[in-house]
Amino acid sequence: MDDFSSKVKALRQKHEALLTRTNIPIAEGNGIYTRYQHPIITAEHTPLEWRYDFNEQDNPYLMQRIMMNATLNAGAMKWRGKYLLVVRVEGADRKSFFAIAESPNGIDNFRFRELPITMPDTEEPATNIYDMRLTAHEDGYIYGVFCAERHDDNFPGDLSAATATAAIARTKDLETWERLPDLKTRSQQRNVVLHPEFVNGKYAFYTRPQDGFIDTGSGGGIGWALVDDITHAEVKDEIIINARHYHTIMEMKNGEGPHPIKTPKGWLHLAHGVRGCASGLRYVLYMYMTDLEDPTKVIAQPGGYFLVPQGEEYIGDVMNVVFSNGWIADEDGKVFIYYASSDTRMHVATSTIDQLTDYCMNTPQDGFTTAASVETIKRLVNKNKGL
Ligand code: BGC
Ligand code: BMA
Repeated sequence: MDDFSSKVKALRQKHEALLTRTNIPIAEGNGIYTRYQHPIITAEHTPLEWRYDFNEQDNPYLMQRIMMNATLNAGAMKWRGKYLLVVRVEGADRKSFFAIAESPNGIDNFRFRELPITMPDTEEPATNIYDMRLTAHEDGYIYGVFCAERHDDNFPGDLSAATATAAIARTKDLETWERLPDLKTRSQQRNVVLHPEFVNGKYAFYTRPQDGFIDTGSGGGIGWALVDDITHAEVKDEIIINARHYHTIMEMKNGEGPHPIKTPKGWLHLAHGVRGCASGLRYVLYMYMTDLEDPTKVIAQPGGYFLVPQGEEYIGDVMNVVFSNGWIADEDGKVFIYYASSDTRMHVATSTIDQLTDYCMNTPQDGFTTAASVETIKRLVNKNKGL
């Protein structure tokens, strides 16, 4: 075999070994969820055909012609018996695009489909798209709601001035996507999520009103809005259902993760909270529950964070970040939580509906002061006396 062919062979073998690597659970010790030894999808998992020109004449050095930077912030759903992720893939050129990767068991053997998703544009093409939330809605469509980012031409001299808008697309087969007009709102929006059921006969969105591209400012927290027509979706009234607070893990911003999971005791929510510190923004995950009858009513709010970066998860493109916009609840009650670390790679943590409900309902709430936290600890110590 000539040198080029043997290099190709070695490359393919290494790639295949990565794709078929078994993932092993790590004993977490918090009783809430289980983490796994390996990330489930990294930039190295992307198909070699996306990156290499395999024609020896054209690429004698077998160089990567297109480099992939990161795989992060995936939407998730069960599809035809497989665990399907719509991954945000980011190239070396900082453009994100969506690509589907599927696994037979949800924890390893994820494999990308041959081609990334071709997402149609609206009349006003976006510069970058990212962070899709998948919702199999009761209207029969699968919706992908994601962020469309464009330069803010009100600031011609500022090359990082941008606008964030919620884009909406739908599909029936996860192959062909129909793009609908972007969600019309008064403010900029990221982290917009479609609720899976009609509420009062309308489409319901979790929103995240913000004052600027980065600043949520007076935005207040996670919002909720009902929309009459999904094909011309417009937010007229928006209420805040999950507010931010001073000196919490979500002091600066928060945002809905994937759409909530329906359980007998209420809707289970996964969200992210952000605070600012000397090293930048710290993104962590937290949970809350809302009422089955009235999804705008919070019925449980465990204090503090649910999941934070650990070990190598701290390191990556945007340090000190975990972010989730995808999870899958299986028929047997098992929950697969898909999260990205440091805007670089995808991981899974597993739990169950029962454990997550117990976590939400029995973790003490944040009392918002040191004194209240100390009283909460003392109550637990007292309860444990004599046990
Ligand atoms: C990035 C996002 C980020 C946002 C706000 C965008 O340009 O692509 O990952 O969340 O800026 O920082
Ligand atoms: C945000 C999100 C994500 C990202 C995070 C940290 O605003 O929308 O795209 O993971 O910033 O950079």
